[in-house]
Amino acid sequence: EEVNQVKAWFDAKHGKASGTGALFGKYKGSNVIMIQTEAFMNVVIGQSVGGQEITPNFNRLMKDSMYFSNFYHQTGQGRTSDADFVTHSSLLPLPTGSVFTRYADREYDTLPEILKEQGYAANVFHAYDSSFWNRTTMYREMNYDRFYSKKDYEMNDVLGWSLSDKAFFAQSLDRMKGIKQPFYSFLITLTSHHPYYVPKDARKLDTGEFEGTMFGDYLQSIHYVDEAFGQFAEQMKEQGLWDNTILLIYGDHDNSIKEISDYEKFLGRDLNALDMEQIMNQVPLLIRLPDGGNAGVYPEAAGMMNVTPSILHLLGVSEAPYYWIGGHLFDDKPRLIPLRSGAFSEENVFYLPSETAGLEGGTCYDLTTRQPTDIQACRDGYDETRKQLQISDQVITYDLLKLFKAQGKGETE
Ligand code: GP9
Repeated sequence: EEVNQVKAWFDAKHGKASGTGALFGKYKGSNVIMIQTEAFMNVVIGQSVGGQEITPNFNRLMKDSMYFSNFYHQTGQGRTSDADFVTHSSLLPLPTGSVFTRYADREYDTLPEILKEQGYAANVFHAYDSSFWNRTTMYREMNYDRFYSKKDYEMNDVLGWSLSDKAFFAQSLDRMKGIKQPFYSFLITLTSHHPYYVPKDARKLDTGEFEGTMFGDYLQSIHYVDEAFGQFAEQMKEQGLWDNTILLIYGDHDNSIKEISDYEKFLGRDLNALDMEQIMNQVPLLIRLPDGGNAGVYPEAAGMMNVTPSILHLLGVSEAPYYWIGGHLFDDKPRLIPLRSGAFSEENVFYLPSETAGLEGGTCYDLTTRQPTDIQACRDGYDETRKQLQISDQVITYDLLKLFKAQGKGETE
């Protein structure tokens, strides 16, 4: 009975899937490069410290890109690995642990697998130990051609945990010269990992009152990564990739710095619980189309579960056959974005759960007044969020996609 309910939810979604719209298939055959950036939070975008922009290169890129200003990372305990999982499978993370380490052997409809079927090369780049987060196994299951890990890089500029992002980007782009186009390349950065160490000679920001604090080091480290983005864009141009590649940049999760006072000082205003929840759960998402088209700020709620459907939409691959929780980002339909905690964002409201179970235990915020509102305004979103989290958990735990696909084959035979 439960399995039938899960199947019915997907069938209803498939029935509504649209393979149309101005952007559907508009960039068919383009390369795709996607950069998952360590601890890159939305709160720093467009901000300055001591009159100096923190992310000048990202801000410049935004001018000919689509920037999703209310994009949620949707991760759970699996942190970076959950970000990778949700982004590539359009499912949600588990209540405990990481899908990468616990359920790598399950069937999922992932971006690299689907692109491979479309004739793409698919490669993943991360200059760290290949076994971390069980990546070797998971990436094999996701059907990547190759995982370029620490052993494939020359450690000519070490910063923080491993190779610096600048060297990582340069060496990764160099590897891409030998890969047949069209390709999908997924790059995972590392320099801006906690504890945000940047040596004296690479510190280019005057962080003023944040000097010598973890928050100040975080800003410094993001400024470094931003410089690396600028360099990456230039190298893409030199390599002839700028006009035939969809470039995506997003942050993987928060920075684990949870003191409200840091953010109040940084933004220069008092913050409430809703502000803090959004700060800790929002990361930037930038999509640069090959011709710089559709540039602008897109404020509708969006999440990692929308990324794979969006990329495939641009490439002309319909959502219909796939078992995804999310849909593409190129329509005006209001979206529900569930977070693993049970919080969610919808068109007009944001729900913040509490330790006390049930809808009434939490707080429903009106996104216009940014103050608590009638809890009933969150009822439908609350029920749907629970449903989507449960469906995703069941798909992962009981390997339901394998079953649905076997049933599908049986029906067509
Ligand atoms: C290491 C990196 C770190 O390979 O991805 O992951 P995190 O600690 O941020 O989850």
